[in-house]
Amino acid sequence: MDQEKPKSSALSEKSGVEQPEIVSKIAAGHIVALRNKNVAAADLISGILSGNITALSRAITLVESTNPEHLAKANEVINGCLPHANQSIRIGITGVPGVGKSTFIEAFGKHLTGIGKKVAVLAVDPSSTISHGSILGDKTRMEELVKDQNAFIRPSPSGETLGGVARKTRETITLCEAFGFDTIVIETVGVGQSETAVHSMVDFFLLLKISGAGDELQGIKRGIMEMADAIVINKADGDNIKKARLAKTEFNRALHLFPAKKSGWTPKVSTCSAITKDGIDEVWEMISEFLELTKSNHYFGEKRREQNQYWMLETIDERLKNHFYNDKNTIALLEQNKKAVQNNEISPFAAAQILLENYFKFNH
Ligand SMILES: Nc1nc2c(ncn2[C@@H]2O[C@H](COP(=O)(O)OP(=O)(O)O)[C@@H](O)[C@H]2O)c(=O)[nH]1
Ligand SMILES: [Mg+2]
Repeated sequence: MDQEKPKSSALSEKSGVEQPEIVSKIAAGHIVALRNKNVAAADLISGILSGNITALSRAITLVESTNPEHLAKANEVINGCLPHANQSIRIGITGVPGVGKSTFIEAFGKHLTGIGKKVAVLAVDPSSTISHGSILGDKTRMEELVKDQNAFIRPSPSGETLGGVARKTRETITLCEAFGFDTIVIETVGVGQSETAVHSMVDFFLLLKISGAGDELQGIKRGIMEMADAIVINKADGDNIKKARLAKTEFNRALHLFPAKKSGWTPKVSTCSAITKDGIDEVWEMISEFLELTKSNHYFGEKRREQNQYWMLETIDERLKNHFYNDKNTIALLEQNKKAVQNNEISPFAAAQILLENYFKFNH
């Protein structure tokens, strides 16, 4: 004990027991090894499998990297994790900005860790590149979850295209599952095509809504209603409770007009408050019911296999596009043809033909 010289630094609250030399050396060695940029794929894999959160974060950063040199190593890590992945439930959450997704995930996530789940929260937000990681700001809405030992929150990867952002999140799911997270929650913004991408990587898709002025179905995209396994009306607290119940009736009626789902599941509508936590446990009960049904009728596994095919094709699409647009023999010619098309000097099809022929000439 260090009784003679009490420490006064704000960083140490009380004098403690000195670290035994041997322990700190081993720990330091681990940290140095992980900080080393060239940490081998095998080390990342074993780190992830043994529950080392630094290894997980580092592997995710590798997957998110746009440096083509990192690609092979990222693939090696994913392949190594794959046999240990898949044992999870993946839940997608969408809804327009302000509906309360982040607050809901905080309450829902805490409920899940409270019943012994290990929860990873990921995000697909293609706009976060522009707004400099808006989801990072959301961490302040997830104050409790951020501190939770059994939760892991990762903001949306940045990338130029939705395809890139989505693929990276899909790969991150594998890493998180191999680490031991059994519940993966994916938040996405309710705009653009991001819902389709997220729908293609989750087992259960939840649409978060708030009650409006009685015209609940206005402005809601039909495609999203069709994708939803549940509509949860949030902010059912205070003066809003009555309106939320009315909205529930209206959504229930609307959902009955849609054709039956391949899963055999009838989408459900419920109300909750992410602030008072009312109805949060019911959301999990509903998801459990869905799992029971779709595992017994084998839809669960079938959908995951279909989704894997989808991601194979998506990845090919994305890589081919990247390869084309970053091809050094293409870039200048592309600019030239863009101008020519704009000036009506050449048809768009003829220009595309020239560019593709040139590309194939250099890449076969
Ligand atoms: N009254 C009430 N406010 C809520 C509830 N959930 C979220 N909010 C508030 O709604 C605002 C937007 O929430 P946020 O989680 O950031 O929404 P997101 O943009 O969908 O992620 C915040 O001011 C929250 O405090 C709720 O259940 N009840
Ligand atoms: Mg949010």
